Amino acid sequence: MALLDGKTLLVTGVANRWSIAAGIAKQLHAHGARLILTYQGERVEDAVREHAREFGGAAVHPCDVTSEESLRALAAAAGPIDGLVHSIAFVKKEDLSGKVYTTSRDGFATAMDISAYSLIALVNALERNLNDNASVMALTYLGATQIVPNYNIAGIAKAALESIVRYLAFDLGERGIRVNAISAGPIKTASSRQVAGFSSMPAKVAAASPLKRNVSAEDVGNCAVYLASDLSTQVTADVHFIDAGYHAMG
Ligand code: 0WD
Repeated sequence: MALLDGKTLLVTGVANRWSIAAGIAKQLHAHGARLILTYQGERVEDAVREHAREFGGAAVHPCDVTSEESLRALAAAAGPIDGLVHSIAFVKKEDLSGKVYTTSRDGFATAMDISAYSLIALVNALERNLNDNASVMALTYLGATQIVPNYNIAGIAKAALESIVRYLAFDLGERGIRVNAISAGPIKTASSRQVAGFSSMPAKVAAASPLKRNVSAEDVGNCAVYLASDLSTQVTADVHFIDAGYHAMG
C-alpha cells in the first residue's frame, strides 16, 4: 500500500513544468495521492491540464487567490480534501532589486496579499473541505529570517507567511489539522528568475551547504509527501528546510 493511498491533496501553483508545485504534485501522485490542481488564469490553464493528465487524471479548477469569488467557487467544486499545498508568491519585479525602502505602498500590499494573506484566504475558503487530521503546507524561503540581497519585500512577505503558518496551526490544531512551511533552497523557476542576481544562488548554495549540492522540486516534493502522510501527525507549526543544510551555515 502506498503512503498516500486514499488521500486527496489540493495543489496550487503549478504554473509550468519548472514550478516547485509540479515537483510536489509528481511526488504526491507517485506515493498514491489523488490530486486536485488549481490554475491562476487562462495563461497557464493548458499547461496545468497537461500536468493533470500526467498525474492520473487529476481534477483541475481555476483559483485566483486575490478573488473571493474564485475562492468560493473552488470550495464549491473541490469536495473533501486531506491536504492543501500553498505554492504561490508574487512580487512586482521592480521590488526585487535595489533598496527595500524604495518599495511602494502598492508594491508592499500586492506582495503581502498574494504571497502571505493568500494562505489565510485559502484556509478560510477551504476550511469545510479540509478533513480532520488534514495537512496544510506552504512554500517559504530563507530570506524570511536572513538578509538575502534583492529578495527584499519577498523576504518580508515570507516572514509574514511563516508567522501565519504558526497561527493557523493553533487555529486548526483542535481538528488535528497540521500547518507547516517547507523552506526550499533556490530552484530555477519563473518566479525565482525575477529576483535580481538569482541565477548565481544555486551554485553558491551547492558550494557552501553541508551536503554540497542543490535541491530539486522533486526533493521538495518528497518533504510534501512526508507532511501529507500519517508519518507526520505530530508535526505542526514548523518550518522544515529542504536546502541541503545551507540554512545552518554561519
Ligand atoms: O527558488 C525558488 N524557486 C523558491 C521558491 C525557493 C523557496 C520558496 N519558493 C516558493 C515561492 O516563493 C512560492 O511561494 O515556492 C513557491 C512556488 O514558486 P516557484 O515554483 O518558484 O514559482 P512559479 O512556478 O512561478 O509559481 C508561483 C506561482 C505562479 O506562477 P506564475 O509564474 O504564473 O507567476 O504562484 C501562482 C502562479 O501559479 N500565483 C497565483 N496563484 C493564484 N492566484 C497568484 C494568484 N493571484 N499569483 C501567483
